[in-house]
Amino acid sequence: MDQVLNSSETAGHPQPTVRPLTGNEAIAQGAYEAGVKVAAAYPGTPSTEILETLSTYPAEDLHAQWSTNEKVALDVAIGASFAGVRALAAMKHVGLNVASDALMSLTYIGVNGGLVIVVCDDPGIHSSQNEQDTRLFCRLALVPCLEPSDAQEALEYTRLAFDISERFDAPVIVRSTTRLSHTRSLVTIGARREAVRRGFAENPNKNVMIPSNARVRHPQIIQREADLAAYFADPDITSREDNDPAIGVITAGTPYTYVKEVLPGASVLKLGASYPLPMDVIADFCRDHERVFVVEELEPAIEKDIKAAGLQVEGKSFFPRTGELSPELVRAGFEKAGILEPKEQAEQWAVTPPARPPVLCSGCPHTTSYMALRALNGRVAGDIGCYTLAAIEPLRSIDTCVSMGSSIANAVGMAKAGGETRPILATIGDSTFMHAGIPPLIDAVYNDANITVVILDNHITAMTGGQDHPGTGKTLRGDQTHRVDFEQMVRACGVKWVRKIDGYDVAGMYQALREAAAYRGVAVVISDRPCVLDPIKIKGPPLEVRAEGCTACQMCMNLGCPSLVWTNEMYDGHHKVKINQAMCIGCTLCAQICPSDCIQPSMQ
Ligand SMILES: Cc1ncc(C[n+]2csc(CCOP(=O)(O)OP(=O)(O)O)c2C)c(N)n1
Repeated sequence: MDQVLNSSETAGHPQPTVRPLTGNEAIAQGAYEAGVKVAAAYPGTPSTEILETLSTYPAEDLHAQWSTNEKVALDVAIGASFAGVRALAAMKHVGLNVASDALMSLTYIGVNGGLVIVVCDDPGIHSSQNEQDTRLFCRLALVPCLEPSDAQEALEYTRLAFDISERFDAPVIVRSTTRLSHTRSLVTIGARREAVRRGFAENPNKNVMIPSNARVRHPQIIQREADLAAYFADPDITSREDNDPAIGVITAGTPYTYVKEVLPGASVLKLGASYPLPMDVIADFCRDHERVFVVEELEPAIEKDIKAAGLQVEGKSFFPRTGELSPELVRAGFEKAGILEPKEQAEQWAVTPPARPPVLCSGCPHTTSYMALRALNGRVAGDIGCYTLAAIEPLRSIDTCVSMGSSIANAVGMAKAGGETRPILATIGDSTFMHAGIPPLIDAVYNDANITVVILDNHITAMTGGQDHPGTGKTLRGDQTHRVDFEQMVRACGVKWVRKIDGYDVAGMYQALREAAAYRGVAVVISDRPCVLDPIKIKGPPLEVRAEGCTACQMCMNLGCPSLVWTNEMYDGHHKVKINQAMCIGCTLCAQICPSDCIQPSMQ
């Protein structure tokens, strides 16, 4: 254990190197130091930078790749583990839902080369569709869960997770959260240790999960749970800080740092592993303190396990079960519990930051499709990506959004339900189509659904910061590779009516959508235009409004483009419009829809 935590002092790196790293960068460094050979992920905030960082390490040391979705990423990691090397899969919390089918078999199979799954939760829902707690998944899958509380631990726990994985024949989940993943602090880094290449371990009883083998493995993984719980009693993992015997706090992850800030005098039992719990150590701690609180973010996972063991603790009656914790919320909880005196309200900052409503970028090619969809007045199943912003004014043109890839099958269901007089459509981004859009498109064709699918191909995974995918023709390391042709792919799924339109061709898009909606069967419109933030974007000269011609009709304002702003000059009781020259990228969408032709290239 000590050896594992001190590898920064191994040969080749006698002097520890200290660097400011985010939690995600530290996780990548920990995996690198552990000798990871294969790493795969599908992007998703707040986990994306783990693979981006791993791709900066030498290619001879490790293979790092974007996969088409999280299940594929995990299966790639499982394959590498079968082959006997250390492997990592990274994903955001909802990504684990996608990967869970593989996970639930993997937990029975175990590992050959160590296998670590990093899952980044998003308490507070900064950038997700829910705030599910991965620790509950660990309990479902009987998979151990390590919870680092800062970037240094993120590195050390990731490294340790590989050792635990091999020692206990189990995949290990390292759970991060947005706060940890995206916060930078000083981290002591170490040297890489090449892990032993084990080679493929031929063991069909374990590697092939058929019922007869699974029946044997299930009790074994229940025993593994007990063995892990005993191992986690190690004080390097479950550390006890004895102070005031009146108050004990059991905590894990980033909430540990809030507890230390708010109640420096309390005794603390810090769980480096939040599942399975070393119940003997916890029982001793409870016995030695008058009142024991559990402070944990989101679900009362630890609290429930401790109560189920017959021990007396308090927790969610004082601390919220939703949202992100903070020192203020932890303090408020202890005030409610009568542990702290209510503190006088600190003076509020006089300045409230201006509201920044989410909008699509100036020149975003998705705008055209959604304007055309709004004009069509269809029933539109939306999906997840930048284009989900079409749910709000002024584009307001999608009716639903469930999870990645749901749109097409949702549209099939709406069509099969009958009773809808409007055309039924689905919109889906290029990365999302690769992730989970192809099986539902085949389903739509197979079941002869009367729907139109609009694939919004902006040649990138824009929402998460511009990652490549099989439709971009480039790998995670930036190498050229085979590029999936969307039109061919869609035709291969059996779609007969396919049209590709430039995302900046307003009239063409209106026309294509009208014709597609009139077609009986599955029609696909591909909007093709790179994201404005794509490095190869085409940036035209900025446009300007010739004020003398503007009739303040507000037509251009329907785009929701942040470059368009109102002026104080009026026409017929309405504000005229001007264009912020610094933001305009010259996409010409506003010029194409301006009825008075007063939007022209800038003369400056
Ligand atoms: C299961 C799952 N994985 C990852 C994410 C994070 N995520 C949200 S949208 C998206 C893809 C967006 O790319 P694309 O569909 O091409 O649309 P764009 O943002 O480029 O318009 C990703 C990776 C998620 N929400 N759910």
